[in-house]
Amino acid sequence: MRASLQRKTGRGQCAVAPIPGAQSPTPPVHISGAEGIYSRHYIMSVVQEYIDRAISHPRGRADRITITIEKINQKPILISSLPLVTAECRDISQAEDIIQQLLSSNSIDEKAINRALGIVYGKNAMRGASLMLSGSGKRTEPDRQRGTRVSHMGIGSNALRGLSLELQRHGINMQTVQEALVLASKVSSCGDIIAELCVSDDPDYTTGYVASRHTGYVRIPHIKKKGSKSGGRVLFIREDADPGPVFEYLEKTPVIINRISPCKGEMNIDEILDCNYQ
Ligand code: WAQ
Ligand code: MG
Repeated sequence: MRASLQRKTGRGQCAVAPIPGAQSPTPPVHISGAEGIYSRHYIMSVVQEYIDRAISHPRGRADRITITIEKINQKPILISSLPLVTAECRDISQAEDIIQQLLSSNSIDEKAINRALGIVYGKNAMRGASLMLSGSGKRTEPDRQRGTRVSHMGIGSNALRGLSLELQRHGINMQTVQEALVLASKVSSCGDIIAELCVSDDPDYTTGYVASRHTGYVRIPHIKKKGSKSGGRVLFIREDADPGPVFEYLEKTPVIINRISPCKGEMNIDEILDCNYQ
């Protein structure tokens, strides 16, 4: 699902569709997006839920919602979820420090880290994620507003039950956490991707994460100020990777989580850096 809002023009009117050859209109504002793999019996209820999400979103009420339903023909790849933990973090400046430490410990260059921070804290939220080279910080996505949209991922019903129980123990059994963990687990299952940084673009949601095979899925509270509409995702790929197959894997290859790794409560950043999963 993709929901957007046409930017209002001067007098509260909506900009109209362009006349061919005329100046291009202001691009629509991204409101919300969602994707998943579901058994066909659930399709109607998922579509209804996606529509509700698009029209009651804290970023604004969408005036265009596009829903695409596609049959999966390829057998999905089965993976485990990343282990999850929440970092002790009291404010945004500590959050930035934790991001730096986690990304550096995954061998992401300082230049790339600074560029990534510019994206996730920038004014214009992208629709998808930036795919960035981990050394030079060069962005490889052809369309910088769209980025890459990770899709074709889901979680099996037994695994979802197990995940809900694990998250419940820590009082964080929310759809936002579940969906982000599923996405991050698919992303980290791509061999050429080293790490991911995520800040929600939802003004009320101030917990983000850094994820990688090496340090797991690390939730970072207070990653942004409440009320801010900025947010984004950056996926760091190996400097010498060919981005083409990475885009293909993220956007098209079906991946399903069928095993859950342990979910921990709060830990400080030093304890988290000591847990090396690979
Ligand atoms: N593929 C790539 N990028 C995406 C996708 C996707 N499927 N969905 C969202 N993005 C990008 C896009 O630039 C958004 O602006 C940005 O990520 C944030 O998306 O454990 O809700 O859907 O408590 O707002 C983190 C949960 C929640 C942390 C993240 O992201 C936790 C969230 P949002
Ligand atoms: Mg959002």
